Amino acid sequence: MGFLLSVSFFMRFLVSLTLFCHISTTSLSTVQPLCHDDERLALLQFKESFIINRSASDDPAAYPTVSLWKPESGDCCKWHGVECDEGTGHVISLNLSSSCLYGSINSNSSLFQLVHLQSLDLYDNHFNFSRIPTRFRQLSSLTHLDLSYSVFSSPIPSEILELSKLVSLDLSSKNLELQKPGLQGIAQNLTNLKELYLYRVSISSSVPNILANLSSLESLVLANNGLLGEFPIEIFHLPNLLLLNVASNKYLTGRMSEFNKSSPLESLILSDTSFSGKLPISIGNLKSLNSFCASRCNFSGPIPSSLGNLTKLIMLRLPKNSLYGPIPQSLFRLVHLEDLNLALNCLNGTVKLNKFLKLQNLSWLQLSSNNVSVVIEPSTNTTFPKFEVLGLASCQLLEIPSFLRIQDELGFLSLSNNKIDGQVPKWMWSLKSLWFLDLYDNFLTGFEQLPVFFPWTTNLRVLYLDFNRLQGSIPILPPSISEYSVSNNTLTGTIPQSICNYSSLILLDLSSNELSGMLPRCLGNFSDSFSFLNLHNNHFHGTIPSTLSGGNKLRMIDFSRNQFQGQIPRSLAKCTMLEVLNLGNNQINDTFPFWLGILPELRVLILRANRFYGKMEISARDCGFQKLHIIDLSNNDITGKLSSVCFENWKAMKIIDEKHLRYLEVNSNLEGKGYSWSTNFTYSMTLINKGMEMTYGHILDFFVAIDLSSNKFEGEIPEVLGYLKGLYLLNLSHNFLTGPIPSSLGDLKELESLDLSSNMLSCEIPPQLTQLTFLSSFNVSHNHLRGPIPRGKQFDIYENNSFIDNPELCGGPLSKKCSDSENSVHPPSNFIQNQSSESSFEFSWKVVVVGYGCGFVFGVGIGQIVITKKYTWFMKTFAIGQPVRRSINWRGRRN
Ligand SMILES: *[C@@H]1O[C@H](CO)[C@@H](O)[C@H](O)[C@H]1NC(C)=O
Ligand SMILES: *[C@@H]1O[C@H](CO)[C@@H](O)[C@H](O)[C@H]1NC(C)=O
Ligand SMILES: *[C@@H]1O[C@H](CO)[C@@H](O)[C@H](O)[C@H]1NC(C)=O
Ligand SMILES: *[C@@H]1O[C@H](CO)[C@@H](O)[C@H](O)[C@H]1NC(C)=O
Ligand SMILES: *[C@@H]1O[C@H](CO)[C@@H](O)[C@H](O)[C@H]1NC(C)=O
Ligand SMILES: *[C@@H]1O[C@H](CO)[C@@H](O)[C@H](O)[C@H]1NC(C)=O
Ligand SMILES: *[C@@H]1O[C@H](CO)[C@@H](O)[C@H](O)[C@H]1NC(C)=O
Ligand SMILES: *[C@@H]1O[C@H](CO)[C@@H](O)[C@H](O)[C@H]1NC(C)=O
Ligand SMILES: CC(=O)N[C@H]1CO[C@H](CO)[C@@H](O)[C@@H]1O
Repeated sequence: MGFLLSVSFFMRFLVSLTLFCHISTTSLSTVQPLCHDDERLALLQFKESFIINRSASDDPAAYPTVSLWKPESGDCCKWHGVECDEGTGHVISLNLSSSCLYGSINSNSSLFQLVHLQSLDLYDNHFNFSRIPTRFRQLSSLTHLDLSYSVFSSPIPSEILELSKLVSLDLSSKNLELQKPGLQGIAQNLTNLKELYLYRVSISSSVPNILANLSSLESLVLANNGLLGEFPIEIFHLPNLLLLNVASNKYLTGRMSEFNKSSPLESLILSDTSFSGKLPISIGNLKSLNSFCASRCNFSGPIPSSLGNLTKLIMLRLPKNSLYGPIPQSLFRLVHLEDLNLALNCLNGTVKLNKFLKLQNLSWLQLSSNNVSVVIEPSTNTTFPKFEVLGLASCQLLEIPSFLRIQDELGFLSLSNNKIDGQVPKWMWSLKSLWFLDLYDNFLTGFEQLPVFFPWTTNLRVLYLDFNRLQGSIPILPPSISEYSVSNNTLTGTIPQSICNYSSLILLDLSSNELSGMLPRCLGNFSDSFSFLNLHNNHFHGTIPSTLSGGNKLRMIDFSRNQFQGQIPRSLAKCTMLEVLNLGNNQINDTFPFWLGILPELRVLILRANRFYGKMEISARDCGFQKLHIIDLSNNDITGKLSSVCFENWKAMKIIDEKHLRYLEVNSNLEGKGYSWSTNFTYSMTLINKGMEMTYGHILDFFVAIDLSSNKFEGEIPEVLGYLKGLYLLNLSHNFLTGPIPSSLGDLKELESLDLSSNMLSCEIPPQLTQLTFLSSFNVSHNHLRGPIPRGKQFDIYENNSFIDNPELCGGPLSKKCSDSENSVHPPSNFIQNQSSESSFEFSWKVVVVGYGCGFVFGVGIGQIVITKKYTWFMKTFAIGQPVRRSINWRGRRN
């Protein structure tokens, strides 16, 4: 970010420098009148109304220009940032951009005495949420007005529309809202506009057709405004338009127009909108186009080969659309291309990597996740472009391209989901710029040489090796590693002590390997930001180390399917950010850990298939577990009554909130030299649902489940369970429960699976249960229930097996007929009225797989990189004054 901003500042500086030279030479040759006293006074007063505050400007090269203004130096026309008219001596231009001004501007400001101002630039200061004063109307000579990124607050006064001479207007800011008459007003009154920048200004309306009347318009930035409706196609045809950026308006629909040869368009940015339809062949007429970005839109159809005629093209980014067909050969004519991203489409055919290697300026290339086969041919050419980012996931690659060994600027490399076999070559570990390496899902068997890291190769931050066939011991990585994932391989041996040096670790996933031994005592204390630890499905044994210190950031711990013994270490109570604890399928011998109830974020607690014993009884007052929404204690030896379990206190289970779809996930943010990277790791787990073990790849925040099956609970099922309205899954089977099934369970409207089988329940099945319209799995077999089975709705789909071995139960689907007196039992009338004709029973929250178009991708991770160098010309094009965010798609973790 620093570099980008400073380069832009340097460019601004160059401009002002030439301006400055111009003034000083003219002042030598002609006698320039001293500036007017009243204006000098006004400027000094304006200066005095602020304090200089370095953090008021984001630009690292910001400079407090006004500090050089001195009352004693009389000619204010020579002050920095001030320009006067040569004839009249009036101040006509004030440029205080990035000047570290902090303070408010109101209507009394002396600024409004400078009524001859033609140009005012206050970009990148901090005006402390002042409203933009309506007195701006008095500066009626203004042709240039830039108030962007200066912390003004809403609303934008409509008086701005009286500045009818404006040629350039920049109000970009996240704090501002454009109210009526909105864009319409701008189009009607500011008819001389050449530049209109409203990046991040909240507009939340459609784009009026009349905007296409602004025939002088050269730059139009309406990005991130909450625009809706159909984008007027006429705007594409504005005769002078060079830059059109309407990105990040998710609800803005539109189609690409046809273009003719006279269009001077240089930059066309449509990313993150709902533009759809085909890319027109006539896009090949835009001879001046240097950047075309339409990432994450709804475009379909083939990539027009006419794009190959756009010889000025530097950037072509079309990821995550539904483009199909081959990659046109004509693209290989684009010798200036620096950035080509076609990832996540449905492109197919075969393409030779060597063709891309001839594009000498290409530094970002992403073809991941299409149906394209990339073939590598031996190359005789020894000069290759210098790649910084290369994404070739899901490209049918059979080998790691060997030209990569000389790519010393390569930072991001994704080769996941290919068919690469053999060993990871030795040279891989000496790519000195590499910070992201993804080899997920290949056929790799090991390492040509176990990684050896030299001091100059310590940049690796992210390494994904999951779903390969790696054997041998865990590779030792440099201490710079932050995300390390090698799940689903056949690694053996113990976790080496050297892992304790990973002081930047955020995520460690060693699950589904053949690892064994005891855990090193440092585990969990690697770093301040360590959040995700997964050792699931290995052969670890011994007790879980009790060395976790307070203040750690652990959010997910999965030790399930190992052979851990002993007690749960009490130090876990110090993991105050813990959301998921999975210790299932071990040999832990302990009482129920009520002391975990104090963990304020704990949402998932899985202790299945261990040796937990004793009673699970506690008073509601001491209970805790307020955010818990999944608990699995099945297959233990827990005794006592359910009625004394503090169900009432499990608040999160009482809420049905499907509006806020949030996955249980851990966010990882990395900052490095020249990049920043952020991604989310979702947590996955298995639960027994409907008698089958199901893997939940993504867990939605609102999924609520209780599994207490196969223990020794006794007594009655408490009525209070009916309060836990969020329940999807309730399993109390294989216990010693007695008494009736509470009719309150009929209130669990979300319930999808209810298993009460193999207990000693008696009485009739409450007819209220027929109200559970989502209940697709119901099991009360092997009990002492009696009387008729209720009829209607869901109950018509349950089969024999749901009811067997209840000798006194009668009616369909059982073959035992009810006697007449038994038949007379009818459901209570209050819910008969509620019966809807349709019953929708498979609710689709289940295993949510993120899939894109072609069905080729299992789950796609989207991470974001913030570019911090190059492309200075992007500043005004994309996100004025903001670092340029470009997201990277790679074939993510399957979970
Ligand atoms: C103000 O000065 C900066 C450089 O310091 C320059 O980039 C910018 O274009 C100037 N603003 C105007 C409106 O001329
Ligand atoms: C400096 O500006 C920042 C906002 O950028 C503000 O939070 C801080 O209070 C200011 N400091 C002073 C001394 O006014
Ligand atoms: C448009 O400009 C005219 C003339 O300058 C002015 O009278 C009118 O108030 C402006 N419209 C709005 C909505 O401000
Ligand atoms: C590219 O331009 C040439 C000459 O201007 C033209 O003949 C050709 O049809 C164009 N190609 C495409 C694919 O539009
Ligand atoms: C590529 O996809 C198109 C349709 O999407 C299909 O008609 C064509 O046969 C495919 N070509 C290859 C080589 O698979
Ligand atoms: C390699 O390719 C580039 C670009 O096509 C070309 O300029 C250069 O001459 C080639 N070098 C060799 C040794 O073939
Ligand atoms: C569990 O631990 C208790 C006390 O530490 C011991 O008495 C008991 O035998 C253990 N049970 C099992 C199954 O290991
Ligand atoms: C990660 O999740 C957070 C909140 O759930 C979201 O705001 C953010 O955009 C996600 N990041 C990425 C890279 O998907
Ligand atoms: C141990 C384990 O989970 N192995 C799995 C690794 O991935 C392959 C392919 O997806 C599965 O078949 C294995 O069962």
